[in-house]
Amino acid sequence: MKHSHYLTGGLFFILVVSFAISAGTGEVAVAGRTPAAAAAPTRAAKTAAVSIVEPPFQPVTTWSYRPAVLKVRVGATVTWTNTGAVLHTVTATDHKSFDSKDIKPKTSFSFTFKKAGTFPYFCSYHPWMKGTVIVTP
Ligand SMILES: [Cu+2]
Repeated sequence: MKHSHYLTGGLFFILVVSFAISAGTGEVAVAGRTPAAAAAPTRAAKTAAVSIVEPPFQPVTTWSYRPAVLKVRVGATVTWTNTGAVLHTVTATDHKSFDSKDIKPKTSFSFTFKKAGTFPYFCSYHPWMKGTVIVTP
């Protein structure tokens, strides 16, 4: 009896761990993509798209750029489209590389990356909204 209880406990532990792993994977998928996954389809492309999203019935803290991390080649043009209902911006963290200013709902901003590097950016209205464009030679 004691032995079978031990087995049950072990099985429960495995279930909890596997649930935690699958929940973690799901969270990454909802948040956008992992940097590695985002790189694959866009690496050779000359254009790439990022959606600015406001998930319905969620706190504003869930508003984000999808994918949050994008990898492109030098010369690629990235277009951000505001799919939400309020103004957003795409503002380089260095305040120099690029700044969309206001992107109205249902409109877009494009920028062509002519230099290699890592370009973090944020939304000037909602600073928790953060993204990164990784530009490779
Ligand atoms: Cu915003």
